[in-house]
Amino acid sequence: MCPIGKSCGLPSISGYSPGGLCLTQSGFSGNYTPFNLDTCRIMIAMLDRDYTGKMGFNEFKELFAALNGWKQNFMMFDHDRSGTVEPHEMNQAINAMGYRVSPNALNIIIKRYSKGGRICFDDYVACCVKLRSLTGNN
Ligand SMILES: [Ca+2]
Repeated sequence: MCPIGKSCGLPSISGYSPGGLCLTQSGFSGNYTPFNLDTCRIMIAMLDRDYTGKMGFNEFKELFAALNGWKQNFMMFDHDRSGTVEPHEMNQAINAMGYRVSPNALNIIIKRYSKGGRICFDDYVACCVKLRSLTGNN
Protein backbone atom coordinates (compact mmCIF):
# COMPACT_ATOMS: atom_id res chain seq x y z
CA MET A 1 0.00 0.00 0.00
CA CYS A 2 1.21 3.46 -0.75
CA PRO A 3 2.48 5.19 2.41
CA ILE A 4 1.19 8.55 1.32
CA GLY A 5 -2.18 7.95 -0.20
CA LYS A 6 -3.91 6.31 -3.08
CA SER A 7 -3.77 9.37 -5.27
CA CYS A 8 -0.13 10.36 -4.77
CA GLY A 9 1.24 8.04 -7.44
CA LEU A 10 4.23 6.97 -5.38
CA PRO A 11 5.38 3.37 -5.26
CA SER A 12 4.11 1.41 -2.35
CA ILE A 13 6.16 0.22 0.57
CA SER A 14 4.84 -3.14 1.57
CA GLY A 15 5.66 -5.15 4.61
CA TYR A 16 6.39 -2.18 6.79
CA SER A 17 3.43 -2.78 9.02
CA PRO A 18 0.65 -5.35 9.03
CA GLY A 19 -1.81 -4.41 6.37
CA GLY A 20 0.41 -1.61 5.15
CA LEU A 21 0.42 1.95 6.30
CA CYS A 22 -1.09 4.96 4.73
CA LEU A 23 -0.52 8.40 6.17
CA THR A 24 -3.78 9.72 4.82
CA GLN A 25 -5.75 6.99 6.54
CA SER A 26 -6.66 7.07 10.16
CA GLY A 27 -4.66 4.64 12.20
CA PHE A 28 -1.26 6.18 12.30
CA SER A 29 -2.57 9.37 13.79
CA GLY A 30 -4.74 7.41 16.20
CA ASN A 31 -7.87 9.29 17.13
CA TYR A 32 -6.60 12.35 15.42
CA THR A 33 -7.54 13.38 11.92
CA PRO A 34 -5.55 11.60 9.22
CA PHE A 35 -3.02 13.63 7.30
CA ASN A 36 -4.17 15.67 4.38
CA LEU A 37 -2.21 15.58 1.16
CA ASP A 38 -0.69 19.01 1.73
CA THR A 39 0.95 17.85 4.93
CA CYS A 40 2.14 14.69 3.17
CA ARG A 41 3.73 16.74 0.42
CA ILE A 42 5.52 18.89 3.00
CA MET A 43 6.78 15.78 4.76
CA ILE A 44 8.08 14.29 1.53
CA ALA A 45 9.77 17.54 0.58
CA MET A 46 11.51 17.56 3.96
CA LEU A 47 13.11 14.17 3.42
CA ASP A 48 13.49 14.00 -0.32
CA ARG A 49 17.10 15.07 -0.35
CA ASP A 50 17.88 13.73 -3.80
CA TYR A 51 14.86 15.62 -5.24
CA THR A 52 13.46 12.62 -7.01
CA GLY A 53 9.98 13.40 -5.74
CA LYS A 54 9.90 9.95 -4.18
CA MET A 55 10.53 8.65 -0.74
CA GLY A 56 12.86 5.72 -0.33
CA PHE A 57 12.59 3.19 2.43
CA ASN A 58 15.26 4.80 4.61
CA GLU A 59 13.67 8.21 4.17
CA PHE A 60 10.34 6.70 5.12
CA LYS A 61 11.85 5.17 8.25
CA GLU A 62 13.25 8.58 9.19
CA LEU A 63 9.87 10.19 8.65
CA PHE A 64 8.19 7.48 10.69
CA ALA A 65 10.57 8.10 13.61
CA ALA A 66 10.06 11.87 13.41
CA LEU A 67 6.29 11.44 13.29
CA ASN A 68 6.30 9.21 16.34
CA GLY A 69 8.22 11.84 18.26
CA TRP A 70 5.88 14.61 17.18
CA LYS A 71 2.83 12.52 17.99
CA GLN A 72 4.08 11.81 21.51
CA ASN A 73 4.88 15.47 21.90
CA PHE A 74 1.46 16.50 20.64
CA MET A 75 -0.36 14.12 22.98
CA MET A 76 1.78 15.20 25.91
CA PHE A 77 0.85 18.85 25.46
CA ASP A 78 -2.79 18.31 24.59
CA HIS A 79 -3.53 18.44 28.30
CA ASP A 80 -7.30 18.58 28.00
CA ARG A 81 -7.33 15.74 25.41
CA SER A 82 -9.31 17.91 23.03
CA GLY A 83 -7.41 16.44 20.08
CA THR A 84 -6.08 19.89 19.34
CA VAL A 85 -3.28 21.99 20.74
CA GLU A 86 -4.29 25.44 21.89
CA PRO A 87 -1.94 28.45 21.76
CA HIS A 88 -0.65 28.12 25.34
CA GLU A 89 -0.11 24.38 24.79
CA MET A 90 1.69 25.12 21.51
CA ASN A 91 4.08 27.43 23.30
CA GLN A 92 5.05 24.62 25.69
CA ALA A 93 5.35 22.13 22.84
CA ILE A 94 7.67 24.38 20.83
CA ASN A 95 9.82 25.00 23.89
CA ALA A 96 9.98 21.26 24.56
CA MET A 97 11.27 20.68 21.05
CA GLY A 98 14.15 22.96 21.94
CA TYR A 99 13.06 25.96 19.90
CA ARG A 100 13.05 29.42 21.37
CA VAL A 101 10.61 31.65 19.54
CA SER A 102 9.58 35.19 20.37
CA PRO A 103 5.96 35.87 21.38
CA ASN A 104 5.55 37.58 18.03
CA ALA A 105 6.85 34.56 16.12
CA LEU A 106 4.60 32.30 18.17
CA ASN A 107 1.61 34.45 17.21
CA ILE A 108 2.53 34.13 13.56
CA ILE A 109 2.89 30.36 13.87
CA ILE A 110 -0.49 30.08 15.55
CA LYS A 111 -2.15 32.31 12.99
CA ARG A 112 -0.66 30.26 10.18
CA TYR A 113 -1.38 26.78 11.54
CA SER A 114 -4.47 27.02 13.71
CA LYS A 115 -8.09 26.84 12.80
CA GLY A 116 -10.16 28.94 15.17
CA GLY A 117 -7.28 29.13 17.66
CA ARG A 118 -6.77 25.36 17.72
CA ILE A 119 -4.03 23.40 16.04
CA CYS A 120 -4.89 19.88 14.92
CA PHE A 121 -2.26 17.16 14.63
CA ASP A 122 -2.08 17.53 10.87
CA ASP A 123 -1.17 21.21 11.03
CA TYR A 124 1.04 20.59 14.04
CA VAL A 125 3.15 18.22 11.95
CA ALA A 126 3.28 20.74 9.11
CA CYS A 127 4.49 23.31 11.64
CA CYS A 128 7.14 20.92 13.03
CA VAL A 129 8.43 20.23 9.53
CA LYS A 130 8.63 23.95 8.87
CA LEU A 131 10.46 24.67 12.12
CA ARG A 132 12.85 21.85 11.38
CA SER A 133 13.68 23.20 7.94
CA LEU A 134 13.95 26.82 9.13
CA THR A 135 16.40 25.91 11.85
CA GLY A 136 18.45 23.78 9.48
CA ASN A 137 17.99 20.88 11.86
CA ASN A 138 17.61 18.44 9.02
CA1 LIG B 1 -6.02 20.77 23.80
